[in-house]
Amino acid sequence: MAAGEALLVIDMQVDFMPGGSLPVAEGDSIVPLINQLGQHFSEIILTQDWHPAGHISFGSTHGKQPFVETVEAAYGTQSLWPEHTLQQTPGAALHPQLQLPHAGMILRKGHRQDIDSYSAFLENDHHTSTGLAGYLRDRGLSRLYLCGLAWDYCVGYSALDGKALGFDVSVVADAVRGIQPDSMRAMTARWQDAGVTLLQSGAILHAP
Ligand code: VGL
Ligand code: ZN
Repeated sequence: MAAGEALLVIDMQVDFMPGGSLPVAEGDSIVPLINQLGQHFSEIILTQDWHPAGHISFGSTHGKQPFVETVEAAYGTQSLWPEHTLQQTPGAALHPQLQLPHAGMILRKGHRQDIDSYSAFLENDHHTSTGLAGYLRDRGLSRLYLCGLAWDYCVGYSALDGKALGFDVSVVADAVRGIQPDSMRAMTARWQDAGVTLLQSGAILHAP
């Protein structure tokens, strides 16, 4: 791809794959396509959801039911999930078939006890920076292509925040899978309102 362009590969981790603790349907099916996309980029950033035991986003931390109940955090309402992507566990590892050896950065997020981070740019208070925007600006990367998991959460908020922070953001739709159809539709509408572009991988793989 052209100078200034980067591929962001969001949360392609074992716990988000079928059989994992917070599985995304067909999450593993996009691995070969993401590997192919990677061949077209010299700048690649991977993210890893990376939670400590007792993280605020786990239902078990509050004795509450994941997917159903929520908690009020200092920064607003936090959805609750099964325990997932625990730091330094096999479930937090990147999918073993992911082949992106030239990726220059792996960004970990959600690594602090009392705050979650769906977005690769801002933690869930929508204020605390992960540092990714600064990294991209320092490297002159302004046009971002997003793929990975999950459409309605970590890809979703990363796209919105990236756009709000001034990056040109496209989501490679066929290289993304989501958790829940309703929240996927809602996120797609927010992308459209925000000016996030949706495209298919063919536009990159078969570019002239
Ligand atoms: C994610 C829910 C909780 C994601 C991470 O990667 O989309 N979703 N933690
Ligand atoms: Zn998480």
